[in-house]
Amino acid sequence: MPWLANDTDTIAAIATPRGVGGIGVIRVSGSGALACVQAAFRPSRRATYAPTRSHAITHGHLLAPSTGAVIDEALVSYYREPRTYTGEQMLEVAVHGGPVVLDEALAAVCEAGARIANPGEFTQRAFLNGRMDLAQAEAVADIIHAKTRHARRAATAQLDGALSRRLGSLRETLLDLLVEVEAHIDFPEDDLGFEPSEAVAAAIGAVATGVSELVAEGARGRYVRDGIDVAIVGKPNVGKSSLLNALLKDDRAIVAATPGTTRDVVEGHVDMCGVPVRLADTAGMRDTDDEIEREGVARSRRRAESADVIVGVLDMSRPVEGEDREILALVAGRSGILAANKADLAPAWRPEETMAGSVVVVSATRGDGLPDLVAAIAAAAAGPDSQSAEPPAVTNARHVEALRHAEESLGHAQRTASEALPPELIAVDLRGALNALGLILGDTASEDVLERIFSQFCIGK
Ligand SMILES: Nc1nc2c(ncn2[C@@H]2O[C@H](COP(=O)(O)OP(=O)(O)OP(=O)(O)O)[C@@H](O)[C@H]2O)c(=O)[nH]1
Ligand SMILES: [Mg+2]
Repeated sequence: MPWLANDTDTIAAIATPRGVGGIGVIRVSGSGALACVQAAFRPSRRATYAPTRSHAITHGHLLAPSTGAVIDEALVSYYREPRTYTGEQMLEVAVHGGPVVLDEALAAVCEAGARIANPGEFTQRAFLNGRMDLAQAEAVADIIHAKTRHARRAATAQLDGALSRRLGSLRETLLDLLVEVEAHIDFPEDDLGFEPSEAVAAAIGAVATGVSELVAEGARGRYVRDGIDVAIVGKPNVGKSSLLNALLKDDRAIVAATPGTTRDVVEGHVDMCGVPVRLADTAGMRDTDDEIEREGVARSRRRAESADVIVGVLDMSRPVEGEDREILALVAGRSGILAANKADLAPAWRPEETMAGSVVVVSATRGDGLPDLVAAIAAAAAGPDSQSAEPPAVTNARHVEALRHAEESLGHAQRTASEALPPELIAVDLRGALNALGLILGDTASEDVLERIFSQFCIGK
């Protein structure tokens, strides 16, 4: 992994999306960044480009260094190290936003000595130069990839250091505890007042509580960041496809009065109270001799099994019968949601009669009850506080895993301390917990972990 080596190359990349736009930006970072841009840039008002102030913008033209041919008009921003994104000398060259002009602009800067950056290399340098910790670096990618406003808010808070501060204070308490415990290992004959018992166990317990709170937030956060799979299931003709279309506000699935219309899984994406949802309409479940429909029903069952939340649909205008009971059992077994559809027609039964926990009365064609259904889905996915104002501090599965390790080590340490076992044993677990927290912030993360994280970033970030 050559790029994780502490290299001092000057790197450059197109930082704006490929395609056409008002402007496009080339980013350059490294000790030779200014020299590379100087070789390709002719300012309008001076003979040479020699910025004296940081964060200043200069107008001019970008040229191909070898031929002197003008590529485009350009605005160049200069950022003096170390107060830059990467912590290194940085420049940004803004030209018109077309793929050809951007390729030529990048080639000009590279001709002058820069090399093309790897994905995430700017952020990786920011991390290696101490401009941000690993959790903050990951938040940068999360902001870019956020699927909903709620996810974006969670990522912005993480970049701002909300998670890092909480982890930092837990870590500080742990370090103090470790020093106390280790002092007793080193000088057992001294009476340092160490009580490897209740007091230490309680102090460890307090940290464990803080970690557990973060783990709990992570359960909600996974949904905020990655979203959930929701399957709409029911017998034929109850209005599943109509419901999908109504929730997506799009004419996605074919709707027809003929039972057995939908044969395959039809999907769409929608934001439900800040939770990104992948919604799947499925073939109506029934016994059938039709080979294609049978395969459709098998797919429906598989999708229902793998979904995070299932929405069972019943037709309120018709008596509950045969396959409806199977759907009711499925919903009850998975704590799913029951949608009693066609509420605009004369009802054949009342919602209370289904004995299902979460029943929402809806009309897919008229739109009645849809906001309630959306709220019920979001709540089923992310718990009752899914719509709380505060975004969860933890949204990343990697962070949750590390927090779980920390939680486990602290549980051990707490037991060891309360049983008055040797302090060496407590220290081992305290170090384990510290190591796990360090994985999130990046100081104990191995090179291959770092490489994996940064390689998932886009080029130019
Ligand atoms: N009155 C009324 N009719 C509805 C409602 N929802 C769906 N329908 C009608 O019910 C029929 C079946 O609707 P679909 O959405 O195709 O039902 P489905 O469950 O997807 O059916 P399959 O794909 O065959 O399993 C169509 O004629 C719809 O117009 C509703 O809320 N009220
Ligand atoms: Mg259908």
